[in-house]
Amino acid sequence: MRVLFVYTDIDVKGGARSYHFGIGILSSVLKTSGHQTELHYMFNDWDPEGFMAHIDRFNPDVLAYTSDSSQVRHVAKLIKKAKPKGLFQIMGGTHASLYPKCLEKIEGLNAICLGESEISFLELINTLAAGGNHKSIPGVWCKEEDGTVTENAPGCFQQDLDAIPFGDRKIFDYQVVIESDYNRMTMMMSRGCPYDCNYCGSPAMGKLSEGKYVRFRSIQNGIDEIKRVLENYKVKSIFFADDVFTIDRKYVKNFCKVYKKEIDIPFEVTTRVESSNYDTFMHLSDAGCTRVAMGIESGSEELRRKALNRKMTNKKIIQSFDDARKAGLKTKSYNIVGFPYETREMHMETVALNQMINPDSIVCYIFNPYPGTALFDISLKEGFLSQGFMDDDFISRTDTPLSMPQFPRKDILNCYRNFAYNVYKVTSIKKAIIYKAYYSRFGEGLIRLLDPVKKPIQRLAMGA
Ligand code: B12
Ligand code: SF4
Repeated sequence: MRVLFVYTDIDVKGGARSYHFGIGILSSVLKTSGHQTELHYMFNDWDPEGFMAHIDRFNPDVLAYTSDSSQVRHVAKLIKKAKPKGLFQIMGGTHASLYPKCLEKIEGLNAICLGESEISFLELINTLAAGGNHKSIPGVWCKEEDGTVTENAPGCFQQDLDAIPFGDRKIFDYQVVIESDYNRMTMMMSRGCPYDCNYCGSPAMGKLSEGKYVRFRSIQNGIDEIKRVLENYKVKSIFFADDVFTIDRKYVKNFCKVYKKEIDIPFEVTTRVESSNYDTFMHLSDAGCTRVAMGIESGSEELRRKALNRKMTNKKIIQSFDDARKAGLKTKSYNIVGFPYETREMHMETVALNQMINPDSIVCYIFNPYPGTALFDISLKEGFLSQGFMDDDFISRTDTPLSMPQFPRKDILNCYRNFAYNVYKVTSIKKAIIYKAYYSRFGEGLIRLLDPVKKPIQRLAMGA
């Protein structure tokens, strides 16, 4: 069968292209079984005509879309546009998995895959190729002509991650992706997260299927994939995109030893304050890690405890950033503004905590309620979201769909645009001004304009 994967990356702030792990792996799985695949990657510019031209060129049997909730309004439009072609159209990824009702709503969509789909999607494609009954495959829901949906039970989490083939980076034109992202490749050593933050889609994905959600690849299997990428592409550093890289400290320690010996190029990870300590940071640092990113999200302990289900204290957050710095690592903090129940005063606590920590770089998003999460339900229950909130209303994380009397939209936007400026104005006015421009209304345009000189600017602003 000929399968055209479709990945949209529209309105995602930052200007870098990205590799989608799920699509890469599914493409490898299909190719290993003799199917042909290509990718239509719609990056930055909305170009439905280019998409239709790709369909005509490749002549696929199946259109296979991935979507998270921030992209689904774009994906839904493409599905509708391609409907007259009469091809089998399927969608997978976080949105379809956590909001399967979208199958009924999206015109032209024939099926969705729920959760991890290495087994179910291959079975679907093989069944379609053989002309068999594709309507009873675990993990796949199908829609009839009259709109009736067959809901099959989800599959199990695959426990042996080493049994999954390395991702197909070739269909992404991967060298171009690397170069757009400061010559970094991305990599994952694990799947899942043991924590349960109320705003995050990861724990919700963990509740979808049977079996253990947090799983690790063997260290050698991950190292072998990195070597494969380094053999084929020019790469200067690696970003490990695991939910929390330091879930298992012993694993990290062993990984660092092997990594230093066999790979030895700079890398970055995301971690969580409770799952790392000075020793872990030292192992990472010794192995060539240059920066760790940790979520602060909100500086208000009360909001974190009551609304976000994040029970760490501010003291612990400060200590972790301190430990990382003492271990010679640069730090980056993740922050969100516009949570349900948040007030401007609470947001100023986030500013104050960041000022105290003074991370080398900062990321700030506006909260978006994703289906399947506790804060989505709370937002609806409290009337912060309209009951008619539909797929079309999901937006990128630079605006809010919430309407909250105690924190109006204009204040949220204002706090978002000035967050990094407010943090850095006390320590580095140069950095504060660069961030002010980045988070301004015209930030995205500016990022594109400054693309040729973005590396020195990043060095200046973030020390990266
Ligand atoms: C790595 C990662 C990224 C990477 C890589 C993007 C990617 N999706 O691969 C980067 C940094 C680029 C990224 C960007 C963003 N991300 Co992200 N990301 C993750 C993370 C940590 C891991 C995802 C992953 O690779 N898992 C491993 C792979 C193998 O699994 P998978 O991608 O889910 O794919 C499997 C199934 O979903 C399914 N599947 C997926 N696609 C398809 C398609 C078909 C046809 C089929 C059949 C099946 C299928 O099969 C795959 C194989 O089993 C998750 C958290 C999580 N644990 O899920 C957040 C997560 C997916 N991201 C999220 C968000 C919000 C974003 C951004 C909007 C952030 C932003 N910058 O504003 C962007 C959106 C980018 C985009 N265009 O989609 C949210 C999505 C929430 C939601 N409900 O929509 C998550 C859940 C994190 C969170 N805080 O809630 N992300
Ligand atoms: S620690 Fe990170 S990945 Fe895990 S549930 Fe919380 S936000 Fe999601």
